[in-house]
Amino acid sequence: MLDLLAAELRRVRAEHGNEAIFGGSYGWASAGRFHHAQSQLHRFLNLFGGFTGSRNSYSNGTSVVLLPHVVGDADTVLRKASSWPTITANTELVVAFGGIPAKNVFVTPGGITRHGTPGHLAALAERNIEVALVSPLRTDLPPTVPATWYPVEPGTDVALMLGLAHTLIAEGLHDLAFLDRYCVGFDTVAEYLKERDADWAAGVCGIPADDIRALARRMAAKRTLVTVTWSLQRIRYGEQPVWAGLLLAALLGQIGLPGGGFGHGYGSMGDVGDNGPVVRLPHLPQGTNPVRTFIPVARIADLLLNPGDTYDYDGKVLTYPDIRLVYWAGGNPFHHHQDLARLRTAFGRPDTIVVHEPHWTATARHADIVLPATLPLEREDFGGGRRDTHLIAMHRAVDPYGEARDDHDILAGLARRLGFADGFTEGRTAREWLVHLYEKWRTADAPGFADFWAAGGYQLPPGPTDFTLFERFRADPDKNPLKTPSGRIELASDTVGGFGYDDCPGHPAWLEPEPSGFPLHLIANQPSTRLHSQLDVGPVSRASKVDGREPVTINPADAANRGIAAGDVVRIFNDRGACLAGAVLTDAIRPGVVQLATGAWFDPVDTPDGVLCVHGNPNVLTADVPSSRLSQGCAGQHARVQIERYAGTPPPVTVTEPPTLAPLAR
Ligand SMILES: Nc1nc2c(c(=O)[nH]1)N[C@H]1C(S)=C(S)[C@@H](COP(=O)(O)OP(=O)(O)OC[C@H]3O[C@@H](n4cnc5c(=O)[nH]c(N)nc54)[C@H](O)[C@@H]3O)O[C@H]1N2
Ligand SMILES: Nc1nc2c(c(=O)[nH]1)N[C@H]1C(S)=C(S)[C@@H](COP(=O)(O)OP(=O)(O)OC[C@H]3O[C@@H](n4cnc5c(=O)[nH]c(N)nc54)[C@H](O)[C@@H]3O)O[C@H]1N2
Ligand SMILES: [Mo]
Repeated sequence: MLDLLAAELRRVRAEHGNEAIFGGSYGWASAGRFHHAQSQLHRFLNLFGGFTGSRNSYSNGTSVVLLPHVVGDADTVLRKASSWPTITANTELVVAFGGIPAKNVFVTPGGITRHGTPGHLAALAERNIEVALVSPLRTDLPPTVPATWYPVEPGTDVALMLGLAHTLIAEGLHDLAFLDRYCVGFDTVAEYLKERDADWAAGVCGIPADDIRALARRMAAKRTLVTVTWSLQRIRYGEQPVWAGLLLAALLGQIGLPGGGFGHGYGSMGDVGDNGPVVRLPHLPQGTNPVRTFIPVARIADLLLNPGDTYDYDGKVLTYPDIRLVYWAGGNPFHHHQDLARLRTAFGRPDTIVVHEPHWTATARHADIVLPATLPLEREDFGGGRRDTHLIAMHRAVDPYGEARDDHDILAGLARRLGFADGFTEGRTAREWLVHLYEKWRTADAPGFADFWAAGGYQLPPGPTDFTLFERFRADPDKNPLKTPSGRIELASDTVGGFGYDDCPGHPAWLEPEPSGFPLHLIANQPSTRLHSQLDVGPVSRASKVDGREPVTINPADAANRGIAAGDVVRIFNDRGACLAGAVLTDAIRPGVVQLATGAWFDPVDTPDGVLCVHGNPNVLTADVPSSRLSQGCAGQHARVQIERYAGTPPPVTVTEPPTLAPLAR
């Protein structure tokens, strides 16, 4: 098999060049840092002469493009925000757009040793810190945290934020001195806000105008943290809720004060608000990619379908290269991408699709060559996340199953056939790599490798707890300017405005949703019983299913209108496709909204009406459209749908079955 693949890699390179290989390979794969599948693959492809890659993430790909224009540095806002201890000690009111969903905080890239957020959420309750939960779902904050629930209509947070901002200005509650010294563009937004009062906002977002005014007054009277989950930017026009949230915090004048200002991603990831050390853990060097072509990560189907087409990205015009070979290790695009019927067509276009997978996922099923990969428990590695408390020695727990090999071994075997084995392995075994990377990384205080390995881990020293970027900026904006053109917070940006994008104007704005013929809002959020699609066939995820299908949450009023009872199999559909799911009825969701988590393995059946996923993957329903021409980010969090009771016997879920193919000779 590796001989065949080596020959195909050579052919594609000779006939079409390295640019024709797509190796972006987005995905979360494993906690371990050495066996991190993308790092291994990128190192391999770099040594092979390079590849077309991808930039940014599905997680916050919209914010990372917008924030540099607004505050100069996305990473500081996203990764080094106010620590939880600072918040619980100082904040009096948290206005949480998207809530602080406890289900999400057990996850961090690389793993997380101690799960701090549940304790910090408990501290919010203990200290009687007021929380305004702005979300269509009551469950986006644990019931133990007392909160006022503002069940906003999905996708309308910007209107609510503008209504709050209008109230602050109309009642003279905004901090003019702060706006003057630390911000540019206030006049532009003040002019725009004139027409957007609380009554206007109420008509858009479904929160009563009196409640909006009262909340604005409380925000001005207290030490207030405005926080926006990453989900809010994973939608069409997703820049706007982030920019408008920052605007709101700027009007309050508390940016850079302990526990005040703006936060982004509390409750989106376990490490947001952590105060571990800001150090890079040991990692495999990837080398450099001589090929310059890339896509913003969520443009994968456009890339494969439309070679030669041009598109906008952050003020530039880019061209899609002609991809002939796709190499994926450690991700599941048939989980993560939108409009899966379209993705299927797109995956049909390249000559060859190669996938490394431990599981027989939909992505593996769409590949020409599938190489069975080990799971983290079947190998040795380092574990640890950003700002984590420990570097963990991940010991092998079980031997590899069947013919599974480490991604590293598979790629080393390929490199040997292609003549660069020494470059790839540097003559080291996997264990020797661990020793080498650890010894290169460790400082004088850390034990040698043998002691580290025997102890099972190493406790890292704690890091700073403050929001250093904004605190320093606040202390002296002339000496510590932001990395924006003005050196200030850009409430309006000439740069963004100058791009002339109709879907991302030069200041935060309410953009009308595109019309839809489908009555219900679907929220396709992160699942509480797994990480994305991983181990969906395992017992924890399966225990959450209804009749073997992904649960869909419906308000009892919407269910009654449609003759749907709890436990029914329902068909959720729109003009892109349909899926089956099991009905769960609850008052904890705003009427008119249904929620179906991501991650049920795609189990398609072709019907006269198009593709039907019998298992409940919401990405048959989501649109493959970007957040905007600025960032080209993923907009998969929302879709418009209709729901009906499934009449008749639903087709069985078969995606959980292993492959029945005869194994090929290696
Ligand atoms: N509709 C909608 N879609 C979304 C989102 C949404 O909000 N709504 N959220 C998006 C977000 S934020 C993200 S991050 C993406 C996540 O999308 P992905 O990261 O692609 O999803 P995972 O299921 O984590 O995929 C990881 C795959 O790697 C495999 N794997 C595990 N360990 C190894 C290994 O060691 N080697 C190899 N080769 N493979 C391994 C797993 O079996 C799994 O199939 O989904 C996005 N999709
Ligand atoms: N258990 C678990 N935890 C995870 C993950 C996982 O797969 N499983 N994935 C991890 C990853 S890779 C990421 S990027 C993060 C993602 O972090 P987020 O993107 O923040 O997480 P989501 O659960 O998708 O969305 C959070 C909440 O936002 C609310 N919401 C959706 N639309 C709107 C809206 O229009 N307005 C308002 N106000 N609220 C809205 C939803 O009710 C939803 O529960 O989660 C991480 N944590
Ligand atoms: Mo993500």
